[in-house]
Amino acid sequence: MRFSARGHEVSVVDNFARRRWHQNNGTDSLTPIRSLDERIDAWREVSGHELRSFVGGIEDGDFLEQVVVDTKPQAIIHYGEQPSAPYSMANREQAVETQYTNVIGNLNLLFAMRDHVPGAHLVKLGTMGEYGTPNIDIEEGYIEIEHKGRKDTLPFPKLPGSLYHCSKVHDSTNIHFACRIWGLRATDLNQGVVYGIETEETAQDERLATRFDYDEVFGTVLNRFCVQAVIGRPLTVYGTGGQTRGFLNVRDTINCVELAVGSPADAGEFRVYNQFTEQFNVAQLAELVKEAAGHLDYEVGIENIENPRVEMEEHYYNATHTKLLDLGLDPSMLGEELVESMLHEIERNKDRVIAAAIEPKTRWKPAPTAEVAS
Ligand code: USQ
Repeated sequence: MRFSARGHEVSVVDNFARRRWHQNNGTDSLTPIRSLDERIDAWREVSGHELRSFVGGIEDGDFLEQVVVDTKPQAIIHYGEQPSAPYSMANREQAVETQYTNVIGNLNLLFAMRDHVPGAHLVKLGTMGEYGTPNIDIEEGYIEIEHKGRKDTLPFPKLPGSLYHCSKVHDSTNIHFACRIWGLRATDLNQGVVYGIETEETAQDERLATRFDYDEVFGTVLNRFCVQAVIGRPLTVYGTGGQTRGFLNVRDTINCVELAVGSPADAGEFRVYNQFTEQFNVAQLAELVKEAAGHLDYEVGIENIENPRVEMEEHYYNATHTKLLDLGLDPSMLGEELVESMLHEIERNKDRVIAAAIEPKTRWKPAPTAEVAS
């Protein structure tokens, strides 16, 4: 919608996978999501612009190639992946599905670009979670290393924290390869944890709403805490809550993509941007939500529950994120006012909350079973 609003010709590819995954889990977005056709009709009414749609999965290389041939894009924004760490850790089938969907879909796209639009700019949604939580500062994609008297600038080491995050690392390796060998141009947007409900475009009409997940599989931490506050459930802090991550408002995600597309990478260049605006730990977010909700007369408890994930709870974290600011990003900062506005938005759809979807059930490691005496 952002690019269409700017007068670009836009096509969208969707296989409705997230709708299916939610249906299988008995969960749903808090905001009602209209069908793709209804949303395209609403966008035409609101903006006067046309969007073209292609329904299919990018794991189907022939389908994707045909889309690229039909549309001959100048820029491709690749958001078409399984995005949840817990989903990928639940069982073998979901881990394989995640890596197949993500790695093969991305590889199909790289071949379609090589063969039909080698000059197009790929803007790929990566993740800050590719780096994990190393005990050194995180750079934007690359690090200059001096080793045994020699120097080189190399991809920053990766320590992904789930099989989903591993799939993103594999994607980055494949895209970097395609840039080096075939001369493609790409930007990997290593995005932090997103919060928020609306973008400039979705706010124009409720039929344009984007999804807002709060379940244990697809919901991100701040969105989950806000829903929990509104329904009166204590906030689910995993472990001590010392886990620190980079965060950004969903409005800024769109601004970042627009900035990245507006100044394309060079041919052969694999550019990496760390796409987040502020760092917080989970305990700080819980306190912030408790405070903001208090202003609206919600009494909010904070519960430190056993961490279902295997991750560091107290660690060093300092990630560079200057490249998007250099391009002109003017970030919206997180504060009590913003959280209050999220709480008000959530109240509008409070009746849709599926409380059973909130409890974390997915463990990174199976629970230890009692030893069987021989
Ligand atoms: N957490 C809680 N309580 C909750 C939910 C999460 O304490 O109820 C903690 C988690 O243990 C973790 C942190 O909050 O330490 C972030 O978890 P999350 O579920 O909000 O985010 P994550 O699993 O890291 O994944 C999300 C998106 C993913 C994106 C990633 C960016 O789902 O698509 O790649 O954020 S990043 O975290 O930088 O890797």
